Amino acid sequence: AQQFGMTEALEALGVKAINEGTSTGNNWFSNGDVFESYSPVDGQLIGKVKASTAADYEKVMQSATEAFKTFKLMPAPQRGEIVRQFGEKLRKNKEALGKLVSYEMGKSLQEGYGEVQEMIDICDFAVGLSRQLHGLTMHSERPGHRMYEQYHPMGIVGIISAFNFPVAVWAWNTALAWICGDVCVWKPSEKTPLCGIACQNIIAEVLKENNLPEGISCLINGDYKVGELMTHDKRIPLVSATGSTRMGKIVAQACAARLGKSLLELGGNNAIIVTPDADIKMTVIGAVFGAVGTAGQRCTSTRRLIIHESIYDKVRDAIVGAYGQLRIGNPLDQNNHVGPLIDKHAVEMYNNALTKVVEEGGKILVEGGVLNGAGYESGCYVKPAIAEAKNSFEIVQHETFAPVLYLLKYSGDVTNAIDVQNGVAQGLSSAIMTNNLREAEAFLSAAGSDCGIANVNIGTSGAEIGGAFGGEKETGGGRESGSDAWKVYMRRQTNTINYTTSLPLAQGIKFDL
Ligand code: UN1
Repeated sequence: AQQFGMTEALEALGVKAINEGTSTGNNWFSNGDVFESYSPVDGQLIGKVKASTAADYEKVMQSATEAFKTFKLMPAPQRGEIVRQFGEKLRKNKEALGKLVSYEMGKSLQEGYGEVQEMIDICDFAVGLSRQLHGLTMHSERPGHRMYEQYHPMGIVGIISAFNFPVAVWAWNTALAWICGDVCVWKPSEKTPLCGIACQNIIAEVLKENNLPEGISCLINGDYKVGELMTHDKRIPLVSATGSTRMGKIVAQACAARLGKSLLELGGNNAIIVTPDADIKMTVIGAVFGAVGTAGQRCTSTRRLIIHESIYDKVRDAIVGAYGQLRIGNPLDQNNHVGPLIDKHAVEMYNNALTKVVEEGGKILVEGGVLNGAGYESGCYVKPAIAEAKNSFEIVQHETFAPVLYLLKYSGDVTNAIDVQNGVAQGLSSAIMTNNLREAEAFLSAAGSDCGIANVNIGTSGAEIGGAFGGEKETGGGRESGSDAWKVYMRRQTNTINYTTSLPLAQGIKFDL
């Protein structure tokens, strides 16, 4: 990937061949075992990183604890100013960081830039929000009393993020947590550690320029064991975790055992319902981008198409035809649509899904397969596949993080399609393609989609930051990013003030002394 300017990008971001956090220079301590980051793009080693030990973690926690003491007292709009400066630095680094995301994770360069844009957008959102951390005022039932509520900074927020959005999901959490007066400790995916280091370098610069404590943003590195230090730590009131449902259950239980909070963003099994009134051209674009974008590795990726029998053949042929146009290859080369999967383990899961769907009686419509030869040396490039299947298949019920799309047929009215759409354990994103108002409203009604995200004439992936992002059921129930998602990062306090000379009790209780 040298020809795509990766060397310059790594240098601009301060990512080295061996990344060791030993000083407080960028508030990152890691003296443990060395692990390596290989690019799925070309199989090359990008850099080595030292993992954080338990002792490193202690140092990080001390610096975070110290930082919180002063950061929580800084007026929220001033904290917003820090986030504004962070957004500015991201604008300057958009190209370099977007390239690193693309190279270390394997998503297309456009999507790498898009991910950095999401970071910039959430910073802008957070800046405005820093003047709008509103609580309500209430009318007291007692004379001469006033009631209102306040939102106060909560403390140290632990962030565990996944490889597929190696930088944006961190930003959704931190940008909000910071304006809320919290400090953050981040454990990026061990599959994309260099993206984490690059982000940490950027924010560390902002903090230094403002003479603020480095502990406002902390980084720890390593696998799930490092994450467990946070989930079990009473000093961390909130752990925000993105990843598999399996991981989320472990995080939720560990946090709940100490009555800490967890914010979970877990697996999806997202479907698009295609009704007889759908615009076929829009359906094809939405479905194909949803299924093959990011090589099917978004939690919002389209896994299932639920198509009405009357237009089934037409939609199937249009989608199969579109798959024939897909170019698979180096994601830094903007001519390609589909890059590699993250690693060989993901390729194995992809292969398993294709074997399994056939075993269960499915029919392959677009053949999959692992690509090899020139340009595919990493062994992580796979062909996006389509299979005709049934919703009841075990493999269809399961989220496979790869470009495998299942076509399901429905008959009768839209309620049947909604039953299929809701008939999975996950509840993240959903969509309906229709020009029929009745169908669209039924889909959005209380009897409609049970997902956290429900779209009309838009695919399942590519949500904007302004809305609350997250899902129900095994997706974990958390909401991040826009709307009022900020509230989970603050502690809420109800205040009742008596400005009279007597002390009446609520509920009219008499207690005379
Ligand atoms: C994820 O896959 O974890 O809605 C996040 C989307 C992106 C975010 C996906 N904005 O597809």
